[in-house]
Amino acid sequence: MRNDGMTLLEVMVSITVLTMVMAMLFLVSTSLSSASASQDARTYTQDQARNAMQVIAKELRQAQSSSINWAALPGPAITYRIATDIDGNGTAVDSGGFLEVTPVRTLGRDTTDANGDGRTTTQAVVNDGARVRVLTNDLLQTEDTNNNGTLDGGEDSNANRVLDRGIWFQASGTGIQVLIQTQRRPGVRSAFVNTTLRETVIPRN
Ligand SMILES: [Ca+2]
Ligand SMILES: [Ca+2]
Ligand SMILES: [Ca+2]
Ligand SMILES: [Ca+2]
Repeated sequence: MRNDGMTLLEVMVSITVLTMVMAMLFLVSTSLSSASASQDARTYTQDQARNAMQVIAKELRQAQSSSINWAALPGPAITYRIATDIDGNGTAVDSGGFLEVTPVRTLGRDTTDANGDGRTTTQAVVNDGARVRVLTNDLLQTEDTNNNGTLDGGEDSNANRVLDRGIWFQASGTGIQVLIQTQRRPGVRSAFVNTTLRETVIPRN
């Protein structure tokens, strides 16, 4: 007589096969979701860097060149004044022919937490003395921990053999080369995803 049930061996083989299939499905779905998390983080850091660079470029293009703290460059912050129409005659020049400018603005990390939100070295801001405008909250921390301008042992935290600084300004001809680097972790145990942007801006005034 034919036995329609399964033998113990068949049951065990079925369970093993089923377990393997489920493990594979789990691995595939985990790796798909981690790939999409890291793509999201990349898109996010790119947006952050682009938005910050857009504001910085606009600020520095309007800057009065002679008001820039050239002597302090290259460095992590820049100070400048912007041409503006103070007397309301329609141009940024007064009746005596002189350029009208704003008070000094500082652009860089919010190391002293000028806006009081608790974010400091990962936040880039423009401070015009009256208002602190946030450019990004995801600035890459400087790797130059001993502040000597070169990459030393133990400083290359993202292992790319480059000294990454997060935000950096240096003179380039009559302009300023701006570096912006943003970062984000796709997950709590993941490595940081970074975006680096460089742009040279020439002050018009
Ligand atoms: Ca004017
Ligand atoms: Ca802050
Ligand atoms: Ca160093
Ligand atoms: Ca590095």
